[in-house]
Amino acid sequence: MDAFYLDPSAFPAWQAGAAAAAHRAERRWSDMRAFFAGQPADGADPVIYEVYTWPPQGAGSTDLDVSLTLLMAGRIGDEPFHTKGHFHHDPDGPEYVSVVSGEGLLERATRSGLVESVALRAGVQTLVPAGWAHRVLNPGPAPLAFVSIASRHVGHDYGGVRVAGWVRP
Ligand code: PAN
Ligand code: ZN
Repeated sequence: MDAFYLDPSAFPAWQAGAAAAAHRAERRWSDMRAFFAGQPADGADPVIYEVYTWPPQGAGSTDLDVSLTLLMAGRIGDEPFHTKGHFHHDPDGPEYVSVVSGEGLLERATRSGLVESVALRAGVQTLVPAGWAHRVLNPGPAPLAFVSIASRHVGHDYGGVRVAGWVRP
């Protein structure tokens, strides 16, 4: 992977430049209805977050995923925009998180339903321990950008987060 610089003050330029080389995915409300209790008041379908992943999928046999999530500011009803949240299929696969810009909350949960929160702001480095589900919420007024690093093989289990009430049954 080439070196890249994330300039938190210049996201539009950054998105157009460095991010163009990454694999980009976006999540709109319609992609994750079951993860919100309500729906947008005006029938809109906002982009909730974007995920840029390096190296581009298929670029090699690496087992490392480096991704940057750009979680927009906004609410559905009184629920702040958040990621879906997931367990890793591999119970031995932890994840490193580094906050680039903005403020928010990392929630992590065990399969027995214990939920903990970590306050996020630019510069915070934290870990999701192996075996814990994780999601990020942005109750603030600005986009929240964070880098996460995990082994690619760990896989994402989105259904399991029912134990924490993050997705409707
Ligand atoms: C992150 C997440 C990313 C989007 O890269 O995949 O923030 O969140 P969801 O996958 O829950 O929609 C990560 O945790 N990777 O393992
Ligand atoms: Zn993860």
